[in-house]
Amino acid sequence: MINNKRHLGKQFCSFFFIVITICFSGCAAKNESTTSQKENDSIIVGFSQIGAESAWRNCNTRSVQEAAAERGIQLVYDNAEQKQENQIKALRSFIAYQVDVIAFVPIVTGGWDNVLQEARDAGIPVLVTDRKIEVADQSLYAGFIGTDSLKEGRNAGLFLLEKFKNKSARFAETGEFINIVELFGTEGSSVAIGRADGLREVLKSHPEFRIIYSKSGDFLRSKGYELAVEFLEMYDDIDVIFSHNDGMTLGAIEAMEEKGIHPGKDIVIVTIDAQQAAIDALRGGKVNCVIECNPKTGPEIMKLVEKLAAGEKIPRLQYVQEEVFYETDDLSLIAPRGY
Ligand code: GYE
Repeated sequence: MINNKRHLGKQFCSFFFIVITICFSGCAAKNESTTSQKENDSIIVGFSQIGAESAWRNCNTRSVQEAAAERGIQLVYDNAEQKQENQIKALRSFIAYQVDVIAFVPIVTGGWDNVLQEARDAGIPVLVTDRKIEVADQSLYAGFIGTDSLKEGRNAGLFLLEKFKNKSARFAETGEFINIVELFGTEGSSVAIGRADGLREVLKSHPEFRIIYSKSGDFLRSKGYELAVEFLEMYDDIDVIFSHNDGMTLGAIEAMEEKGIHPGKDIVIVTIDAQQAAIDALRGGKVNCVIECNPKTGPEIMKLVEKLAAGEKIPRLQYVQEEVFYETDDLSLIAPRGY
């Protein structure tokens, strides 16, 4: 049942869209009334995206926009430009706008309790996508759909155990460590925390592996390059780069090649996302393992939005299907990635 306040809000919203239709389309009155009637009945979802920091993110945005259009869902979209305060403002504007559902990618895990309480007071269900949040009251959001970052980190650790099994076996006699450099994602984001924890969980019983450097490149290619310049100056005995996303990896590869270091050979590289450029690097022997993180969640998100708009329950936790690509695979079988 839509309460009067939200009904008025939706009338405002329809008026807003009618105004836009009249201003920009100039189409015949009949079409406008049909359009406005259709818009009156369609679901309105407010979507707060964190920014455009990587190829993965841009693909995720396209997936959401295309899925909303295909299902006739009105998408009120906001790009927070990597600032949590912009996301909170956007969520508040969605509440004022009386959208039917709010969906958002929380740039970091904390700081959402108050604005989600405001959404609940307004009777607007919230879907968390891609990254997770930490709130005192779990009922402040309906559910999560996104990547299992802990599993991604574990897969990275399992690959390294296999890749270095011979050196590991000799550790007791040689005392030779396997030195890991970590390019950390955005500080405080659930995906960076999960990827880091997953790797450490798998390697914690293998003292021959040690992380000698870990800094945040904020999922940015430019910062991946800057950090690589720094750690290549600091260390000459790096065995592995574990990078939380392909963007930072590509920056690090650029820095390595400038110094005459052969990525994938002199230093083993494990990277996460599986954007096309990373798969190309895997095929070129510059990367040794690519862990997929699926950005094409738009269709699943919109299915959940429709359920929430209809007052239905949704799963609390829904992980997307993802796989791992190894240097030993038949890489000709990998389909074009689309991002
Ligand atoms: O790995 C990275 C993007 O939240 C899973 O954010 C996403 C991460 C992804 O910038 O490329």
